[in-house]
Formats: sequence, C-alpha cells, structure tokens
Amino acid sequence: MTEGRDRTKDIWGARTPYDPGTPWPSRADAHLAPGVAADDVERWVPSASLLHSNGDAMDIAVRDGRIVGVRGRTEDRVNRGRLGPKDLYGWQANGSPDRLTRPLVRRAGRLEECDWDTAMDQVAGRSRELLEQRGPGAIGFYTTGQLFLEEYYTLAVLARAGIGTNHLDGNTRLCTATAAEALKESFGCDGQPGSYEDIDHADVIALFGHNMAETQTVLWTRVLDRLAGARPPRLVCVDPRYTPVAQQAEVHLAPRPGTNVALLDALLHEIIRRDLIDQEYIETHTVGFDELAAEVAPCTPRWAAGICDVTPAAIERAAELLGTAERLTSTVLQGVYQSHQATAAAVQVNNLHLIRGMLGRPGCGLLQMNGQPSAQNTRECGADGDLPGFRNWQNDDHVADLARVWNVRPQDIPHHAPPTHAMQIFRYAEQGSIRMLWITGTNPAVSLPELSRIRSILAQERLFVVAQDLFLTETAQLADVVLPAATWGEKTGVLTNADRTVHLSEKAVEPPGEARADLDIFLDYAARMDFRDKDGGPLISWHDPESAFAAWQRCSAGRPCDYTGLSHDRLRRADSGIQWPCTEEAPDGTARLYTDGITFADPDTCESYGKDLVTGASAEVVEYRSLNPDGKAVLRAAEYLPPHEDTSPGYPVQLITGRTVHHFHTRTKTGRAPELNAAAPDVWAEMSPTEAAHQGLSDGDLVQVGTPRGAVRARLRTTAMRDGVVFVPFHYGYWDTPEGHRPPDGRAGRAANEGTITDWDPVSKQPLFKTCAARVTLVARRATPPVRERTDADAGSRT
Ligand SMILES: Nc1nc2c(c(=O)[nH]1)N[C@H]1C(S)=C(S)[C@@H](COP(=O)(O)OP(=O)(O)OC[C@H]3O[C@@H](n4cnc5c(=O)[nH]c(N)nc54)[C@H](O)[C@@H]3O)O[C@H]1N2
Ligand SMILES: Nc1nc2c(c(=O)[nH]1)N[C@H]1C(S)=C(S)[C@@H](COP(=O)(O)OP(=O)(O)OC[C@H]3O[C@@H](n4cnc5c(=O)[nH]c(N)nc54)[C@H](O)[C@@H]3O)O[C@H]1N2
Ligand SMILES: [Mo]
Repeated sequence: MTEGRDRTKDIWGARTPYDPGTPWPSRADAHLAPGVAADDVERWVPSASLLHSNGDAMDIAVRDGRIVGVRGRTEDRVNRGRLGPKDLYGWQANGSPDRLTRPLVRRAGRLEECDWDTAMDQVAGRSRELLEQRGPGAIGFYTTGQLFLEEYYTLAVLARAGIGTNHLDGNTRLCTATAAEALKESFGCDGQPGSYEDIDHADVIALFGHNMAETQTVLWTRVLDRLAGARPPRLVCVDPRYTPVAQQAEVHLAPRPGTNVALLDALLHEIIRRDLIDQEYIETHTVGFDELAAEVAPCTPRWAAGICDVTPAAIERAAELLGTAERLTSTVLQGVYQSHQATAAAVQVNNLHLIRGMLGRPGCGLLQMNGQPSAQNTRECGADGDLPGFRNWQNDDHVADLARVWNVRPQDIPHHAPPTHAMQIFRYAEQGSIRMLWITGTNPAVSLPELSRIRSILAQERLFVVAQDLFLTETAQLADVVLPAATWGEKTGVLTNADRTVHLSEKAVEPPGEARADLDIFLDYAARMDFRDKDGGPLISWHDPESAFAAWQRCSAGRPCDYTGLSHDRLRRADSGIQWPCTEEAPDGTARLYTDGITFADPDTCESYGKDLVTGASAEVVEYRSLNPDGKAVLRAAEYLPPHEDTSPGYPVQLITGRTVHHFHTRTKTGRAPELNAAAPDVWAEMSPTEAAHQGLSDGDLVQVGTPRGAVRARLRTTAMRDGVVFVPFHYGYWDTPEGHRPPDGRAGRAANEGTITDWDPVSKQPLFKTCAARVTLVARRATPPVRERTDADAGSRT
C-alpha cells in the first residue's frame, strides 16, 4: 500500500524486483480523501485511468454519492495495482466547485446560463441553417482522446453520415497522429504490434523521445522493477534532456532537437554494415530492404554526429545494443512525433524492428505509443481524420462496406479527399469556409500552436463555436455555446490503452448539476437533427453506452480492431482488461499482432496505401499493389532534412515544450487537485547551467522565452540537458488575474504555445511542438535563492 506516502514526491513507489520472463508482481496503490478509511467506502466502482494512455486499472471509492478516492486493481495485466501521482490525486477535480453545471449561451457578448433545450436548439438551429445555406463543409468537429469509445463512434456516425462533413478530427492530431501514420506506413494499418508484457522479457529497451518516467509512471515502474531484478534489461534513451529515463540508461543520446532521422539512419547504417540483421525475416516479411540499405549507406555515425551533435562513439554503442539485443522493446513518443520529420523518424524505428526480426515474440515489443487515455478509440472509431474501423478512404469497397453498416449510400460518406486534419480545420475556420466548430473535450486555446492565432480564430464573429467541457476553460470562454459535460466516474464507457487493452469504466456518481454525458449530448443532437438512414429509419438507433458499444462492434467486425468478442458485460466479468482483436477465435484477446507474419497490409485490407515521406502525398492503389502485392511490411527509407525553423542570432536557442510528472495537459483536472497543484503551481523554464550562463542568466531568474510569434514569462531552473535548448512545460494556461488572461503589463503569456509555430509533419500532419527557435531574456534577477522541494523525478539531476 502506498497510503501515507506523499506520492507527489515518491513518484514510482516501492520496488518489487522481478526477473526476465516472470510475471510482474502486484502492488496495491490507493489513496483516499483525508479522514476516509477503507471501511468507510460504500462501493468500489471499476474504471481505468483517464490521465494518460497507460490504461491503469483502478476502482473508484464512493461514499455518500461522492468520489472519495481510488485504488489500483492488482489483478489487471496493465498495472497490477499500481497508480501514478496524477491518478492517486487527480480524481478530486471531479468535485471541484467550479464545474460547469448548466449550459451557457452567448447573449450580447456575455455567456449566460440557460436550460438544455435553449442551448441544444441553438446548436441544432445553427447546424440546419448552415447546411441549407453553405452545405456540410461549413460544419467542423474537433474532438479529443479523452472521451469513451461509444462517444467517438456516435460522433463519427453523426458527423460523417449525418451531417456529411469531412471535417472531423481529434486533438489526437497533436498527440498520436504520427503513431497511427507510422503504423500505416510500415504495416498498412494502425494497431499497436506490441504488448506491455514485452517489458517483462526484453533484454534491451530503447526509448525514443519518450520520457516514460514522467508520462507513463506505472509503465516506468515496470521498467524500474526489471532493473532491480536479476538480468536487468539495458536501456537506450534518445532525448535532448537528462530525464529520469536518461538517468537509468546505459546509453543516453542527447541529439540536437529535430535530428531524429539522421540519428536513426546512422543506427540502421551500423546495424546493416555489421550484418546484425535477420535476413530470413526480411525476405519473408518485408519489401523495400534494398532501398533502405541504399538510403542509409552514406549515413555513417560520423556523418550523423555532425548533425545531431552527439559523438560517433555513442551512436556506435547504441547500435551495438540495438543490434545485438535478443529481445528488443522500443517505445516512441512525442520527442519523435512532434517534430518536422515525425513519421519519417517513427518509421525508422519500425524498420529497426523489421530488419532485426524483432516482432511478434515476447520481448520484441514495438510500441508506437499513445498519450491520451482513449486516443486509440478516437482513431478506431474514425472520430479522427480516418474512417471507422481502420477503413481506407481510398478503397471504394471499404467505403461501401461502411455504408452497409450504417445503411446509407456510399456517396453519403465523404471520401473524395482525405478526411480533414485538425490543422486544416482551423485553417478553414480562419479562412471562413468552416462556420461552425464543435469542440469536445479539448482546450485548443492552450494546446494548439501559436495561440494568438488560435484565439483570433475562435473569437471571430462569423464562427459559431460550441465547447463541451467540464470547466469554463480558455476555449469555452471564447465559445458561443458551452455544454457542461459529465466525465470519468460520472458516466459509463469503454477506453482502450496504448497496448490495445480495453477497459470498462463504470459510472460511480452522478454528474454535478445538469451536466450530461457526452454520449447523451450527441444522441440529443442526433435526435434534434433527425438524421436518417437511406430507408428513412433513424441513422443512430442506439440510446445508451451498451447499445452504442454493440453498434460499434458491428462496425469493427472483420476489421483489424475487431471487438466482436467483447461486450460491457464481458468486460465487467473479466478480472483484467482485454486486448483487441477479441473475437470468437480469440476470445481472450490478442497479446501481440504479427506473431505469424504481417496480416493487415494486403492491398484489399490495408487502411492506407502509404504516403510520400517527404511531401505527404498519398499513393494510389496501383502504386501500392506493385510495391507490395503480397501485403508484407514495407521498409520505407527517409533522408534527413533539417528542421524548418533553425536558430539565428536573434533566436539563438531551440525551444522544446512538453510534460512534467504532476500535471496533465492544460491542467483543467490536475490544477484542481490540491496536492498536484502544490507540487507544481506555476510555469518555469529549464536550461543547462552552461547555456544559462552563456545567456547571462542564472537559476531562479524571471525570464522571457520569446519566439517570432509570442512569449512566455517563467522562472528559470538550471538542470542537466543539452546546451542550446530551453524547455518549457506546456501545462499552464492563461494568467488568472482580475484584468483577464494577460499578465499585468500585457506583454507575455504563460502558455508555452504563445511561442510555438504553426507547422506540421507533412505526412501525419502533427504539429511541431518540439522544435522552434527562441531567445531567453532576463526580466528580473531572482531576489532570493530558489527554494523548491525535489521529487524523485529530479533525482540525479546534475545541477
Ligand atoms: N505527467 C503527464 N503524463 C502524461 C501527459 C501529461 O500531460 N502529463 N500527457 C499524456 C499524453 S497526451 C502524451 S502525448 C504523453 C507524452 O509523453 P512524452 O512523449 O513522454 O512527453 P513529452 O514531454 O511531450 O516529450 C518527451 C520527450 O521528448 C524529448 N524531445 C524533445 N525534442 C526531441 C527530439 O528532437 N528528439 C528526441 N528524441 N526527443 C526529443 C523531450 O525532451 C521530452 O523529454 O504523455 C501522456 N502522459
Ligand atoms: N506546446 C505543446 N503543446 C501541446 C503538446 C506539447 O507537448 N507541447 N502536446 C499536445 C498533445 S500530445 C496533446 S494530447 C494536447 C492536449 O491538449 P488538450 O486536449 O487541449 O488538453 P486537456 O487539458 O487535456 O484538455 C481536455 C479538455 O477536456 C475536458 N474534459 C475532460 N474529460 C472530459 C469529458 O469526459 N468530456 C468532455 N466533454 N470534456 C472533458 C477537460 O476539462 C479539458 O478542458 O496538447 C498538445 N499541445
Ligand atoms: Mo497527447
């Protein structure tokens, strides 16, 4: 038990060492509100974490109709009872007194409370008006990775077949669009090949741009427990910062941000040069090896060293570990996904696994990670820029099949062009072709790049903005209609984590006031809009989470993400989450994909025919058929290209933005949990001591981090990381001052995205939150030495 420990400092809890190939021991983590004992709890309601993609199974403690704590579920395959700091404390946000309890509509410029009918009539009324006057392309939907599967699926059906718009995407575009795209490029289809159990077997674990210690704390606990056991795995970490992951690594490569492709090409070069490849696997299961080998032939460690600013010897050591591993597990996340050659780089990690034959066996885990708790469901259900069930928008048979499932005509489902990606949706809103934008479960006024631009888009008179959230967020404050949503613990639904594990999260308490589940809001809208199928019946015939899930099962049948063997009831009865595909043939789910060769890359099955890794242009079916007639994995080579916005004398450092352990995104939940807020109450900036000195700055100074687009004001912390880089956590939204959201002198903001750039990877369209040029200038010298309590996540920092 971890009760009594302050888990905001003791981030990973006590070690339970284990040996390779043995099960990860359980450990029961729990936290109850002060004064509540386990005996006081009236009910424990099963759920899973909503504050990251790890899918940690937990029970919600209920007393007197309120959430009073949580505990991890020791039987669950994902976490075996463990919980991280955000989960132990974050549930308190549910009971926050400033939850939205009634809908709001804008009248004479001000948001005023109203009843549901008034709000929904406005939303439906404006939708009908726009449909008549401008057609379906005038309406866009921007959703999230934090709702439940049933909600995404309903949204996808109502947007794509009800409204008939192509403009539906999730904030998953900012998050895991590259994971999906990289899987499509290499394997023809989305779907995580590996399993978390691979950590139990691996002899080498490589983390590419993934600060797992802070962002998937429980998965990292699993790694730490392996490190504490016999025959521990050896770690390779690729991250410009000396993160807690780097601190445990045998080889830490700290490349110049934005140079992942050069580094990976050099690693592949070494592995091929030294003949550490699995020739038989390559021949049986892949196409494109000769092109890959030719591409990386000139990419020597010495060449990459010049670009990445790491030593050739370090690259050779990393190649040695990766090339001689018998069971290699790799994870990839935002350090790769949020950069200019995101897909190209992520694909090289796939290539590494393919040429070494490290796939489909215990310990050979390839994890193109997710970030948000249900990002996987956004993608599966087609609430992102994809069609439901990983169907291929370019394949007429797939569209026809979807039309059959929905009982509509194929031409009723837009598929003339790729589904619109989020960055383009905002562009259309800016240019005026999108006139209504319905935002659910995301806070773009803090999380999208270049916030002054986003604010001006959302504030336009001609754009009708609907925001559906728990709180009056920065985004909701700019909306025309605000819909109060119920959340985790207040509604029932399914969510699928990064290793395809499906959990049921049950309703534990009533939502506050008149707040409603997102599903009920979507169903209400569908009813008001009276969406019909081709025979005049209701397009959406389900009415609750269970029937919505059943509808999704029919849509998933026969597709790679097949849920036909699951149901709410089955999940309720299982003592652990279950990994899809789960079918009659695989009733207990599927630990790993591609155990028996590549299965979804066949031209008739695949979700995508691939894209050009430089331009992002989609290939046509004929090209794909000639490249990959037998549906093998495709080894796609990529040439390194320099970052788009390089440093210059005026902007001499690179700005990295990202996460830290105590907060989740824009802090709407974690900022309202007292322990988490106290652990990290305000924004800061990090630089190496050398770089700070070079800029004439020291620890504790108030600095301004400025880019050509905007600036953030923050306290400087000097810590171990590469020189030439500044890191700013992106969690902090606007200043809360009586004057509004700007600091008193109105010059700088608090959100990292004031300064980030409107630019994206051409293939996945994921924005570049990790590389732009910045300058860091002094605002005020620190008056007194900084006092900050250190947590485990700081341990070993070389300050
Ligand atoms: N505590 C916490 N946990 C979270 C979240 C949260 O907000 N807070 N959010 C969840 C979500 S949605 C996501 S997407 C995940 C994200 O999880 P991560 O990807 O682990 O988090 P980030 O901090 O965005 O980025 C990871 C690392 O990329 C490094 N990096 C920057 N530039 C480069 C580069 O050019 N190359 C390489 N190799 N690395 C680089 C950064 O230094 C950083 O340490 O976390 C999930 N978990
Ligand atoms: N600079 C920079 N920017 C980034 C990133 C970065 O690394 N650097 N990372 C990007 C990534 S990976 C991500 S995932 C995004 C995250 O960016 P956002 O999605 O904007 O972040 P959140 O704060 O999680 O916003 C989720 C919103 O949904 C609300 N919400 C929670 N549960 C529910 C629910 O059940 N129903 C409804 N209707 N609402 C709910 C919350 O109150 C909150 O306002 O940020 C991206 N932006
Ligand atoms: Mo994310």
